[in-house]
Amino acid sequence: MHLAWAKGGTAVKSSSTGLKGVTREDMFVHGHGACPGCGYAATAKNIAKILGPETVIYVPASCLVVFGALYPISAWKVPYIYSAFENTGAVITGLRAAYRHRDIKANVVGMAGDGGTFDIGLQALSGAAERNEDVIYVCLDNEAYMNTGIQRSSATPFGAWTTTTPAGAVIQGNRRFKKDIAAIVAQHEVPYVATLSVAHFSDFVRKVEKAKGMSGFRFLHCLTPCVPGWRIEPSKGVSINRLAVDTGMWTLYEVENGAPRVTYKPRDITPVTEYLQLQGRFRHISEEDVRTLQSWLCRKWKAHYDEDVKEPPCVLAPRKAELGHDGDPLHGV
Ligand SMILES: Cc1ncc(C[n+]2csc(CCOP(=O)(O)OP(=O)(O)O)c2C)c(N)n1
Ligand code: SF4
Ligand SMILES: [Mg+2]
Repeated sequence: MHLAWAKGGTAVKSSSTGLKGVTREDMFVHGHGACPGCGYAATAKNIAKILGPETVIYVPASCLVVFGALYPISAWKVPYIYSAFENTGAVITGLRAAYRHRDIKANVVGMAGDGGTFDIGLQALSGAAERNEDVIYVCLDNEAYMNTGIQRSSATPFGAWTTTTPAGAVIQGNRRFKKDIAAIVAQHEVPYVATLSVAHFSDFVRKVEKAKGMSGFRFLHCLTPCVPGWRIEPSKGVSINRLAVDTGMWTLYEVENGAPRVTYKPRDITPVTEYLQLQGRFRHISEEDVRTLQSWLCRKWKAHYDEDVKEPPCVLAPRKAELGHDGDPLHGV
């Protein structure tokens, strides 16, 4: 299947009043151990809230497994299970079979990190998608293997520092561009694939509700800023999510039964430096690398929105030193 993007005119502008229709009852509650400002926790909490009590959650090895439930404590109010890192697609397949056998109606959900989805879990994910299992697969993408100490994954953006892509004298940060996992899953011709951002909450709610109301394999790909991994201020996660969309680093779209549709288009592209300068993981980035990343984004913008970009100058903006994070997860708290 070729993703033939609808012309930019079909883009739907989200309003920001999505909270009103959402229940106040949480399924992921206080007592978890996420870092203050964790985008992962906010995203998992809101998805679980929208899915409601008739839900079972599987989480593989990831930050969420560490901060969400450490025996004998759990922040989940719904049934929760975890198993090995690479198994999300397989375990949720088995859970669905067990629920079907017992004639229990429930949302069967896997919530895996980018490492557990883009890399080590790709085979199980592909199998479940290809079989069109009746499950919701959520990828919580913080763009590296965070809970084991910030190693690069194939979701890590170009130029970013991680402990396995350090900023050295010769090579500075990650040299590869982010893998387009949502497009790869869409190629399995599954009923629903969508990209989400908590900064665009109406769009977020609508997509989770749509996934909940469908059957078959549904894939929700969520950008989730990470305080120590991205070296950001804990209060800046939502602003960074918004800038990711405004710069084209993240595109909000859905693919429903093979038809791709942009769900929110910023009016104009914002120079990527606006995004980079809020994050210590890009502190070292050279002007040449900024230009390379900006050119990639301009091509991506054209592909998704069918709109040419007059390349913004993108010279390095002055650093906002007060926003540079020193890597201490309690910095600023
Ligand atoms: C087979 C296997 N290899 C390695 C690990 C160690 N491990 C546990 S979690 C993790 C990183 C997970 O990264 P990601 O999926 O992106 O989730 P995040 O930590 O960022 O939440 C690794 C490498 C493991 N548990 N099992
Ligand atoms: S390391 Fe990152 S993803 Fe993990 S709990 Fe902290 S902020 Fe969240
Ligand atoms: Mg990760």
